[in-house]
Amino acid sequence: TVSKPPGRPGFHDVNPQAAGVLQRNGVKSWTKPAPSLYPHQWSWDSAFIALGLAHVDNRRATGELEALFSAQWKTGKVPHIVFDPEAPPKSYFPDAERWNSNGLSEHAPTGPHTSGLCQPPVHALAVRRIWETAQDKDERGVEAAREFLTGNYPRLYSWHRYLSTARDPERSGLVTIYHPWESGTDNSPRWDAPLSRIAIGDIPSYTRYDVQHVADASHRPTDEEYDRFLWLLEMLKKARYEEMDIYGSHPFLVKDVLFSAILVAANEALLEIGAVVGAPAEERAQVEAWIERGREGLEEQWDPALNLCVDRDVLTGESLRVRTVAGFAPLISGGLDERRLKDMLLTLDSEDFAGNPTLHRPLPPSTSPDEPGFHPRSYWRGPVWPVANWLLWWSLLRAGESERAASLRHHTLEELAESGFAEYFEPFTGEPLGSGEQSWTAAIALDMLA
Ligand code: 9YW
Repeated sequence: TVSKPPGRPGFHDVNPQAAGVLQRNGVKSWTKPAPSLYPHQWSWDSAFIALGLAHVDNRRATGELEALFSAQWKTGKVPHIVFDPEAPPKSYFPDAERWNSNGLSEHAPTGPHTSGLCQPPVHALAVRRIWETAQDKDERGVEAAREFLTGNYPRLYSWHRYLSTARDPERSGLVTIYHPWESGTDNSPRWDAPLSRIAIGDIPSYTRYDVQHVADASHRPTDEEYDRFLWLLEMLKKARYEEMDIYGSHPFLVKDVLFSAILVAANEALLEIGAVVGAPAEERAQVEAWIERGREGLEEQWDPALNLCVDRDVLTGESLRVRTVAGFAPLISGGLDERRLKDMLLTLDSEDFAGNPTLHRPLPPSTSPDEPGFHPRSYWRGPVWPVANWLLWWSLLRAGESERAASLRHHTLEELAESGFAEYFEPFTGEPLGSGEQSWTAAIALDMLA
C-alpha cells in the first residue's frame, strides 16, 4: 500500500480524481493545461487531454480537438498555443499581441489568435483513441465518432503533410524545429549547444508571468533561456512566419528526433483513420512513404556510443549528443528490429534512466543524472514527466514489452496517487513540481487506467 498525504488519492481513486482535474481545468469546449500557469489552449496538451477524455466523454474529447483544429493555419500547421481572449490579462507571456500571427502572416487563421509555432503531432493518436473507445458505444455513438473522423481526417493529413514538407525540405524523414518550445521539452539540455551559438540582439522589453505561478522560479527555465526564446520569436516575426525565409535565415534549425518519432507513430494512426473514412489511395500511399522515411531518418541519428538516438543541428550538421528521454525516439516510432529494440531496453534499464538505484521510483528522469546539464528540479533538465512515461509505456506495449510497460504504468500511477497530478516530479524524492493540477498528467492516468 502507498502512504499518502491527507486528501490525496489512493491508487484506486486515481480515475475519478483525474477526471475531476480535467473537469476543473475545462474552459468552454477545451481544457487549459493548468489552472493558472497555462491559461490558453496548448496543442500537444490538447491531444493528450482528448486521449484521456476519450475514456470519459467522447463528446468533450472531440470538442477539444475541434477547438484546436479550428485554429489550424492555411499551411496545415497546428499552432502550439490558441489564445483565449477571455483569459485573465497578464497571466501568460508571450501573449497573442507579442506573437501578432495574423497581423504578420496571411497563413494564420483570421479568427482565433495563435502562436506562430507548433508542437509534436500527438493528435492522430487521440483521434484513433476516440474511434477505439466509441466501439463500446451504441450505434449512434459509433456514427458520431465516424463523422468526427471523417471531418478531422483532411485536417490531420494536411498537418502531417506540412511537417513532412515545409519542415523537412531535405526529405530526411526528420522534422526541423525553429524553437525549443516546438519540441515541448523547452529547457532540455538537448538545446544548450544550438542556443549557445545564437547572438542575441535587442529584445523588446517583457515581463515573465510564469515564474509568479510556481513555488520556486528555479523549477522553470532561467531568464537567460527566456531571452533566447524571446529573441527567436522576434526572428520568426521578422520572417513573417514564412517557412522558406525562416529556413534561409533563422539561427535555430534543429532536427528533433522525438518530434519526428511521434510523427511516425501518428502517421500509423492516420493510416488506420484513413481506412475508417475511406481516404484516397494516393494519400494512404503517401502516409506509408512518410512512415518509412521517418524510420530511416531516425536510424541515421542512432548514436552507438550513447545507445540512444540524438538530435541534429541543421546549421552545423552536428549531432547533439545529450542523454535525454528524447533518445528513445526509435522506440516511439516503432517497427524496430530485435537488435535495436534490445539496445533501447538496455538504455532504459541503465543507470542513466529507469535503472538508476538512487531514484525515488524506477521512472526515467527527463535527462540522465550523469549529464552535465542535469538538474533534478528544473523542468526538462531532470524531473520525471508523467507524459513522457506515457509515451514510453505506450511504445513498450506496442513493442510487445508488456513487463516493462506494466512497471512504468504501475510506478507512474503510484506516484500520482501519492502526490497528485503534478506537471513534473523530482526524480530522487518524488516531490511534485511545477503546476499541481496539470491536465495532461490527469489525462495520461485515465488512459493508463482504461
Ligand atoms: C511554457 C503546457 C506546456 C507544454 C510544454 C511544456 C510547457 C510552456 O508547458 O511549455 O510556457 O513553458 O514544456 O511541453 O505543452 O503544458
